[in-house]
Amino acid sequence: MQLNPSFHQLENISSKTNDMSSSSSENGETDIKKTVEAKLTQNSHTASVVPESSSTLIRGNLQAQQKAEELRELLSKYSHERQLIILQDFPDPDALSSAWTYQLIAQQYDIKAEIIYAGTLSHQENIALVRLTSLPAQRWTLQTLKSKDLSLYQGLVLIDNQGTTSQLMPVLQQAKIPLRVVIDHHNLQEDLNYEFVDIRPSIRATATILTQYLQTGLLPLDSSSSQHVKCATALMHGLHSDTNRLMQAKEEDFMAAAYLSRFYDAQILKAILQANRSKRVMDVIERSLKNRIVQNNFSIAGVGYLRYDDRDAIPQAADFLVTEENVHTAVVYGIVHDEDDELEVVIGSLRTTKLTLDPDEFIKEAFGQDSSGRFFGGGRSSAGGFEIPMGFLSGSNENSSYAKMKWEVFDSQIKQKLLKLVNPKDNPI
Ligand SMILES: [Mn+2]
Repeated sequence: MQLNPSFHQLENISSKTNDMSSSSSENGETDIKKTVEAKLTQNSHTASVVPESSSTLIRGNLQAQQKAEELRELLSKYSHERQLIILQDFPDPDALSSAWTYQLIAQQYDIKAEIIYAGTLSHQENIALVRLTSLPAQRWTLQTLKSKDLSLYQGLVLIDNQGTTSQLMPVLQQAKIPLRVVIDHHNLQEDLNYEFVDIRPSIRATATILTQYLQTGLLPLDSSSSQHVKCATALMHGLHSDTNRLMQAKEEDFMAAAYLSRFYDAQILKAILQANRSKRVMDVIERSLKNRIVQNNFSIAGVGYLRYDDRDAIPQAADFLVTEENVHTAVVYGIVHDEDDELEVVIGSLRTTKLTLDPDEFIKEAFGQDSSGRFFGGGRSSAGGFEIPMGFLSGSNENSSYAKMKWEVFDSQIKQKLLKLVNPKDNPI
């Protein structure tokens, strides 16, 4: 997100965001690398002649080519089927645009793929993106899922996530719908049983991966098709937002952006980026400013209770706090309340401009794991998030002194955990 630093949501919260790469291995990547490297060495002439930077590029292209080819085979094999593309509960522009691209690619094989997410689109930019491009994503809650005939669907697709950040995933897996495709740029999270996988943590946005597929000809973009133009615009937005306005983009992301620049609509993109913050988001930012404590270049702020629909105000507040002079890292958290389910969750976001601070490590170190060994959060470069369910302590906030006490307990506990890491005497970062 983030074409504007304050806009991000990249992480969309932690767990939710997908930024929680729990087990981190790059096995998948390494294997592919090996294959590609083997290919390059077979042709040792090429490998030895190309200078290092272009050889990286060739390697990247080769991998994209190979993956696009594999995907083409898979789509042909399953043509005519109906699939569900599952996004993280709070999808960000990278996820939304990538899913749409997959949907358009799959359409050519007569595959009808529906894009679904369980949470909300709570960031004003996401809402603007979906409205302005008519992006076909649907909100399916667990309730919706119950009303659906799941036997109509023959395949699942995970895009910009690996299933750990969607409430829908366990139910869909129980329904035994096979996982066909996983396309993501977060570290490998858990063992999944899929037919096609393209997980490349070295790439900064899933939108880059999908754009590469387009470039290989999986779907030739046509600038006279308004749908293609809108999709390219969405991809450009996704790419910008996951790379902090291209500031963290790598070579492959730039190449993808260069390609999209031929098709996207700059006016629509501008309109998306100018979406205004709601008053409630402004209020949360104000609270974060008022409550922040700055210690050792970390700015930490608890913002109290907020509604589920406003949860994205938290990453936006973190984006804002990190812009303060002498602050390199901001952490903002609050208790998010889902009125329908009487559920409460502590949700937090981290933003950092410190190159040596790994948000994933920091959050895992600060908050640890739950009883089943799952981390409360994680991150990727420059952003991270966490989500701590309040379980039995959820609800009963009609009693305001109880609500206040509950907040104070969580607030101090989170601060203690963060400050332990922030204090370099105990634990140098
Ligand atoms: Mn992403």
